[in-house]
Amino acid sequence: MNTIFGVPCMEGYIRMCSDGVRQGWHERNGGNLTYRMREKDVEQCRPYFRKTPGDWVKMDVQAENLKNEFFISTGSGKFLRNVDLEPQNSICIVEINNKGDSYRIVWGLEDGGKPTSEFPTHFMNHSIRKRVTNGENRVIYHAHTPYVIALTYVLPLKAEIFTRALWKSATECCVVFPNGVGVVPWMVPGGAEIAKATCELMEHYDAAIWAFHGLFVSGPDFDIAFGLMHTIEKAAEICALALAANGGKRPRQTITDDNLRAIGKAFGVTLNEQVMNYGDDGDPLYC
Ligand code: 2HA
Ligand code: ZN
Repeated sequence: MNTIFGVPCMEGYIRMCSDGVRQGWHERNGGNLTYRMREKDVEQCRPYFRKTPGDWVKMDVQAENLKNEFFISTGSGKFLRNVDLEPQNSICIVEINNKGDSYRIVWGLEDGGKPTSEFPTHFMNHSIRKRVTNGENRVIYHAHTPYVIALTYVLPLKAEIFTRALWKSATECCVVFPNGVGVVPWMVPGGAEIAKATCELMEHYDAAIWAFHGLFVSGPDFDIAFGLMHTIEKAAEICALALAANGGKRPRQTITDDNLRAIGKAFGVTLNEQVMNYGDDGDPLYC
């Protein structure tokens, strides 16, 4: 580890940005990623911190359970495709103060800048995911996933309908996200309203679709968070292709509710009952 880029959390973070770019999810400055660092990560990165940290910046949000935490964050307006080429100018490490209401940059963004415009949204969602997963969840990831976005123009913007459509688009989906996905109606990005709406969903879900915008997921590590984004987007792609290939009509056959229950049983996962009980009303893959 001769540089900060050899530190495992940095390597994992940078690789995940590149993986998202390769999938075509990060046009221009689209998307953002934050990681709540472990103590070990902070100690490994500390030798590379700035001699003088940035000034404290007060946020409009506050979280008791994130006092004194450190996060890696993409920079506002930065392009994810530049992260592996120039990490020191594209991402940063921020420290949260002992009130849980301000951050300061301790590493990165050497040419200037600040954390992602969605940082307050990520921050509040980290607080919720940390609480509801007993500290397990550390990653929040937002991407502009084209097929998920396309489906928000076509399906009713309802969690149960999206979840059923995605579960029925590929056999292992219900194992990967047995709780389903939430749906946020269209809102201005980066604002308090979308932060609040997403937070309400993240109490119950680890993924939320933002209508006409993209997808927002949480996970314990980079592999699981990326895998969740990838699985949901791939299911959305299959759903869109199946509907389009059939002229927009419901397809000839599908994964049935009984099939879903059998998968749940075989893999030992409990599927969200509210989604199972919703029925086929408005379900695009019901036939
Ligand atoms: O970081 O994707 O939603 C740019 C965005 C805002
Ligand atoms: Zn976005």
